[in-house]
Amino acid sequence: MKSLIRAAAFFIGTLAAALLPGVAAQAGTGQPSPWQINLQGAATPVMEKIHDFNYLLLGIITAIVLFVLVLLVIVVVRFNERSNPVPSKTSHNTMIEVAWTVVPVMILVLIAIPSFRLLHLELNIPKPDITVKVTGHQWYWSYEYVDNGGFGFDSYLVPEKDLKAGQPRLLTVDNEVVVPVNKTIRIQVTSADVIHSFAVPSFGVKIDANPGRLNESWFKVTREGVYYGQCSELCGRDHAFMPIAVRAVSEADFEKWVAQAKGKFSAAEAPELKMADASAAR
Ligand SMILES: [Cu+2]
Repeated sequence: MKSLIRAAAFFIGTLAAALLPGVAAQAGTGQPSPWQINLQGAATPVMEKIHDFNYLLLGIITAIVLFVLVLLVIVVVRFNERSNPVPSKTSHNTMIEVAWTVVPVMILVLIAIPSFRLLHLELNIPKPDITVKVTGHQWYWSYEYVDNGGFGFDSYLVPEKDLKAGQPRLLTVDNEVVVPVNKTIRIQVTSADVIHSFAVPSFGVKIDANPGRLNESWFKVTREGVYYGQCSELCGRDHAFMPIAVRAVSEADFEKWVAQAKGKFSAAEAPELKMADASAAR
């Protein structure tokens, strides 16, 4: 019974999300929210476009489903054995055959145009203001600010028992990535061991972290706040426990944070340098 109610709630929720994109979009920006069924809210221009594309597809899918449903109902009502005892022997109809080939092609073209436009927006990185190098490890992330003095730090999950009020479980980290709002941030993503994936839903960013390769992506956060993400590539035992937390602040606050961070995370703490030290000591 309970699962039936849940299924009904899910159905009604999905319908509401399809019909009321504005309302649904407000739920859970930066982190998931209870009973959320829609995408997380958008905090970057790319994610806004992903939302638009999602609603376009939802509209097309809904129209197709309703159209097929209407056809099925017509068949059931008008062509059952009782109301249509002598069925027609028609086997070909050129008009219909052309239509059911051409119409789907037109629908696919209608989907392809905004889809390629969105891919182009995601993959063509505008001139970056700041570059942050992101390295995935089993099982934490480390970050280097190559344009701001080259300092770097590791970012670990904060265990549940150490959480302060208001900090989300399994998403809070000890050292957040801090970025200024309305600036183009380029991320260069790699891994020190296995394949991880750097993903922040509200930014519309999901990019694999491969050992020995440097992948690039970008985001421009339009609103201040904390945005959470998780590793999105099964990477081993603690895959679920290497969250990502990005704090977007004003430019003045970012400068203050950089000044502080330079002292706190001395160059010797940068992961690469630590590794170099370790190999020199061997
Ligand atoms: Cu991972």
